[in-house]
Amino acid sequence: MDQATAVPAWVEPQISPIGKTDLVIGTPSLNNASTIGYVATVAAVGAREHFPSSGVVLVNADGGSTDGTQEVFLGSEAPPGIERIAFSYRGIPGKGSALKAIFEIAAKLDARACVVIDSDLRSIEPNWVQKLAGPIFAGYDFVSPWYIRHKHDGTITNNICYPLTRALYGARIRQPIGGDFGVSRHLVHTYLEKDVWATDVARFGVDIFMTTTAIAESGKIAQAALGRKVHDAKDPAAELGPMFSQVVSTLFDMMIRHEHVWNTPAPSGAAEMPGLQMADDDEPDPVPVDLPRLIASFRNGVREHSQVLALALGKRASVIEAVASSASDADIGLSCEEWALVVYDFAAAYRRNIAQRTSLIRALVPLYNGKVASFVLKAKEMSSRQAEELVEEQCRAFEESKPYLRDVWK
Ligand SMILES: Nc1nc2c(ncn2[C@@H]2O[C@H](COP(=O)(O)OP(=O)(O)OP(=O)(O)O)[C@@H](O)[C@H]2O)c(=O)[nH]1
Ligand SMILES: [Mg+2]
Repeated sequence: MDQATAVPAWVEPQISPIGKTDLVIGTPSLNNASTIGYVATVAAVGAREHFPSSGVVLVNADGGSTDGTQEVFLGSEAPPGIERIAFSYRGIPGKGSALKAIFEIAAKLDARACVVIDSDLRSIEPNWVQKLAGPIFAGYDFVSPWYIRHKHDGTITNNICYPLTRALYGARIRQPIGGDFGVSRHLVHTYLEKDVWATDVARFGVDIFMTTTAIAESGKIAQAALGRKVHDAKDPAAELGPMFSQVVSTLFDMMIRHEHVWNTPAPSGAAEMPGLQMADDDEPDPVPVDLPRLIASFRNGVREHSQVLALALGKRASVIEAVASSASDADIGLSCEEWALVVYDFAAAYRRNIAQRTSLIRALVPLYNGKVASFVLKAKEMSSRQAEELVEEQCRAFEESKPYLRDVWK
């Protein structure tokens, strides 16, 4: 293997004797010793139960954990006949490099399907393997997860990835950065051939890269109803800044790359996905959110980044400044319409101002925090199911403002 590969050379002697396989199940990890054993066992049991005569290889691509994650993975219980490989990937540290390593192994083993499952998952069940791999064996190229999540979990998904993907490409993929998915052999090769692995795709940009590429270059996409996603969820106020930057810069890079797909009179995109609905009694465990911290980030960030805001928003910067300096915290934040226009202005500015891209993404973080604050306030008395209506409202705002995007993009 050459220098550019994410799989270290010492792993090769474990791969070549296997020859070919049907299914590779990969788990990226970074200090997940407390959960990865369960994920590996359930995935192996599910693979045996649902695909008893298929060759299955489990791969753990680790980011250099110091808590014994790889050892737990290799020592986890599994039915006989399932190969396991664990190693620290090479390359830029990040989840995307881990996935690249998993894809490289799937390609080497000529696997018909590759399933990836996050190693911090507590709610995985054996049938997830069937739900993610089954449609691939039946001819789909990409299976995207659909889960029930608490209203404060998945704020990057709800406020930007889902609405923007839906408005741009017409694809109602509810969890475009879900983390658990299935990919065909064909799409694995497509991913590996792209010249993106030195960008934020090597980090948390990888999920939106995979989904957008699947939409733009295949369209044979299914959604798998997996039930609850219970994982080590993060407080959106405290921990999501770097992830937001990596995801959104990739989202904008993908808009530039796929302009020919979305900036047409009638974007073809993927077909509408079958509607999946939460039930009223499906309320997941709460994910805490530090609302005062979100509001403070919004207020301070708008002041701190005033020059970049003027660059991106032009005259509309004063509207945002007025909202951010309002006296009361009770209804502070950005409405769905304001947020959609902000994202479109920033996307267009990101395209035009190559030298300013890092500053633009940095300045967008406090505005995003303002949007999340507004979401949290509006959803205060709502169940997670009811809060879905707010996500729907956000999607409609992105769809209705799409002519504005075409305008500012010129
Ligand atoms: N190998 C590797 N894996 C990583 C790295 N960062 C995250 N991961 C793994 O990628 C998976 C998803 O990361 P999480 O931090 O759980 O992110 P998430 O669940 O998508 O995001 P939230 O919804 O914001 O919690 C987990 O299995 C992590 O262990 C990394 O730098 N290297
Ligand atoms: Mg997680």
